[in-house]
Amino acid sequence: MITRRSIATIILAFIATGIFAQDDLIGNVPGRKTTSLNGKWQYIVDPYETGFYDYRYKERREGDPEAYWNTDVPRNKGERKEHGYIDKYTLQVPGDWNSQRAKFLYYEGTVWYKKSFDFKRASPGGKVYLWFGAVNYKADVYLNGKKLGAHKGGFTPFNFEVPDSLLKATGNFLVVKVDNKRYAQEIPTLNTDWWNYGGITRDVNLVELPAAHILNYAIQLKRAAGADNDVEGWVRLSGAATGEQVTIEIPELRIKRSFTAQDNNAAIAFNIGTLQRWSPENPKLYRVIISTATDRTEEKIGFRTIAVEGKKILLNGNPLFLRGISVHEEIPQQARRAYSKADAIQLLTWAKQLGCNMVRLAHYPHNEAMTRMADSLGILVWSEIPVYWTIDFASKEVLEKATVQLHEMISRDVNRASIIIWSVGNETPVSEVRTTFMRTLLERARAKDPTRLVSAALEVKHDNANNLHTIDDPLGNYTDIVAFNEYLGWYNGTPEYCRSAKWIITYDKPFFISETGAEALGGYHVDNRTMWSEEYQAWYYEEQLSMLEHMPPGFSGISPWLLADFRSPRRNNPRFQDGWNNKGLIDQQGRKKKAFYLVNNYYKKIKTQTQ
Ligand code: GCB
Repeated sequence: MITRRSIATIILAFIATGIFAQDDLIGNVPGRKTTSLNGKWQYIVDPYETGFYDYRYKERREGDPEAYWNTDVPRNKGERKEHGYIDKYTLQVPGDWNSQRAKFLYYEGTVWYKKSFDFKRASPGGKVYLWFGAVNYKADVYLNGKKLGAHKGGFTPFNFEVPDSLLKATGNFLVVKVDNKRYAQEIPTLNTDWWNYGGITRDVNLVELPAAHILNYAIQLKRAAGADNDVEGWVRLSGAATGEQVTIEIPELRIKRSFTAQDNNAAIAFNIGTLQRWSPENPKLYRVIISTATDRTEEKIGFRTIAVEGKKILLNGNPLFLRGISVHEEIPQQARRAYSKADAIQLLTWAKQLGCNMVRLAHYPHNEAMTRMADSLGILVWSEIPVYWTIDFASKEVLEKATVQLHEMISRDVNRASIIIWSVGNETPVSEVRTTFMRTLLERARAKDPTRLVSAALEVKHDNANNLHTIDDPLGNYTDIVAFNEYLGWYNGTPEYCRSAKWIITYDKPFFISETGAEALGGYHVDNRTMWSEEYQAWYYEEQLSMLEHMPPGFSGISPWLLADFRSPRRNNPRFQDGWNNKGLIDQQGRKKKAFYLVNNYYKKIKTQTQ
């Protein structure tokens, strides 16, 4: 039962944990009045950042005619201009630059993007925001010669309010300096096992909202194992009057509830009554309308509970086994970032064909089309921030950068029923300072979204001489489920090691194998003792999958590494890798490898056992 007292407690808890703090990200952008700025953008490649720094390497000032955010048109025939945007040099937005032109294949650095546009407001008096789905990695955004702002983080959305005085009806000159250089103090850091695709990789929109508007909201069932359909959430407003009423409607369920906002925030708590809960078998979505006196938005939201009890994961109160697959945000046949609905359909259809009920979206938040499609198709999601391998765990600034990405990931997708796990990182090396860092992220994820589980992919302690494999990373004490990556038979020994392997998992929690896999060059057929062949990869999976029959109690799922081959500059065997990590169950041409069918059979079997 939700009482008045518990509502007050929820409000206080949210305020204390900073959920309501400084978060101006607009939620549900696809449901808003938008003008797309996708399409062709002109560009200048600027490896020396000449458009940003002068010859003394001082940052250029606002009116500097040589700054690349300023007009490229000479004022008179005597004016020297050493930059310019022309149609000969265009890139498609959204999209990474690497796959669009041969000269960009390995480019990391600065590219200036420019778009001219006209703009007619749908209604006068409102606010206009410029919203980016993602830019990798740093974006400096300028409109008509003025800086709107900057953003770091390559996989999450951001927006800037556009002042009225700046926006013109015709001939707006929008410039984005995109820089994807890698740095030790950024997230991810210098070293990853994937290609650092640069560019304006996701949609760009102008979003129009009334002067007083709804910014974002969370409307989800409480984290619980029981049958009570208690909604717990919040609505964040901008420019609201004191005591503003926020109304939530779910017409199909005849729900209409109002809540009072204080300081632009309203805590939402109500019992939804009888409903069809969202699940992979029945991905039921309800139309939910959120309104205030001045604004209204709606979208389709699913309701399900997720919880952990002892060594079990419970979805809607029932034990859940995750038949997963890890996925990079990449379309292998075109060696490019995925960004569209069609891309999401391709990747998630492959996952379905494999027999999955879950995807691990590695190693960073994927585009919004993926998580929305997962909601519609009924696929559970693990969503992760790119705290990967060895970042600077001692640095407070790095922790804050990770927190920004964590908050942006959660803000965008907080209403996606498909997402059941927020992951704060992957294979971070055990040390006290790292555990403190990661634990802080787990706590912040819980504070921002108390309705979901939190985790991180850990490493295994291997005693190869005794074929003994232990998971006792102290970080596992703080996650809701213990997840670990293991490559027994690939990085450790050969696949038959799996037959006598002993596993020790030292927590009283469910555990999940967040990665396992082996490489094979698609179409390379020899025999199962020949490395890089499809037969070797198939042998690896045969041994791995039979080992799984004897895992200790608490075994709750697996997401093999991974759905499809992907570009990685660390992989330099010229014959069998050539700049690709070929651990995909699907190859660079989109063909299913032998191992695909083994995992598929395993999942069919597991499905009948776990239903
Ligand atoms: C891992 C990493 C993943 C790599 C994979 C591999 O443990 O988490 O990002 O790509 O192994 O192929 O080695």
